[in-house]
Amino acid sequence: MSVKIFDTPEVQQFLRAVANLDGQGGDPRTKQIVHRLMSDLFKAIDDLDITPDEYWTGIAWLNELGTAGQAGLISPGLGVDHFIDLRLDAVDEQLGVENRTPRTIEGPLYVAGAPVEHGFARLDDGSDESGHPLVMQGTVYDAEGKPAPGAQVEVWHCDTRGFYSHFDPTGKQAPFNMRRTIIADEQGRYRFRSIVPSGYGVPPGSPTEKLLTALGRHGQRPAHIHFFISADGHRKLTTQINLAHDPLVNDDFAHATRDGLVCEVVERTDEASIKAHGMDGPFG
Ligand code: MBD
Ligand code: FE
Repeated sequence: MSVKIFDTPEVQQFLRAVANLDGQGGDPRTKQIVHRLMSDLFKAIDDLDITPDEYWTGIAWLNELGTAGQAGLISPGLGVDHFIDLRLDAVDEQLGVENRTPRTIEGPLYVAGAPVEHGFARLDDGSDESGHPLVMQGTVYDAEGKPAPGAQVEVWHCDTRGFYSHFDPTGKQAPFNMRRTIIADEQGRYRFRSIVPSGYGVPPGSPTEKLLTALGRHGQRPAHIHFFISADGHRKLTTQINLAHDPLVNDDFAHATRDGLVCEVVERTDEASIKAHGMDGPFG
């Protein structure tokens, strides 16, 4: 059976009352947003004839999601994080701001307070025995294209099982493993040694995975490394690199892969090359 009551004055007035639009007190912006979101929900229930059983199934899922602390995990899965990036890109375009390195989503697994190092850092503590050594270096440039000495490079990534420190279900990683803040040198350069990370998968059996499965989707991310880049007087860049060798590099459940952020890992096996590129020290 299908009934349509959304557009009736009674329902419209009821929605205004729900958000206290015509009453005193509260925060005007919160009232405006809640009024709009509840209106959109009521309209969806009406349009799609969402049944009570379907609605209460959704509520039970939300409770499960909250208990698991996964609101921040399903959010990129449903594309909201990437949509917000597209809106920020559109603002930049309107202002004529060009981004040499594209932004992409933060994700839910950053932890503040990582150890701070100058110029060079080793990110991994050596405990991941299947870890393949990785060296990355670069220069932070400002909006004018000039190197940015003293810029802050926050970097974090997961291990070869796809687990991040502080979120490791096996409890096997030390705090801040594979998380560092590197202060760029006088020429804006940073350099780190770590291991090549694996891709990430949402926890098996989790509410996030259940919804993705119901959509016929997977919950996998390609191997990637996260960055926050910041410097005095400049806005912060949130980005990632996605590793080109991962078969899922263009099939990311979190929709974070972007043109300009896909990087090739180059294998170096000869001693001379390893020596020339260095493993454990700053530039030089
Ligand atoms: C991650 O590692 C991640 O980067 C994102 C965006 C979502 C889930 C896990
Ligand atoms: Fe990640």
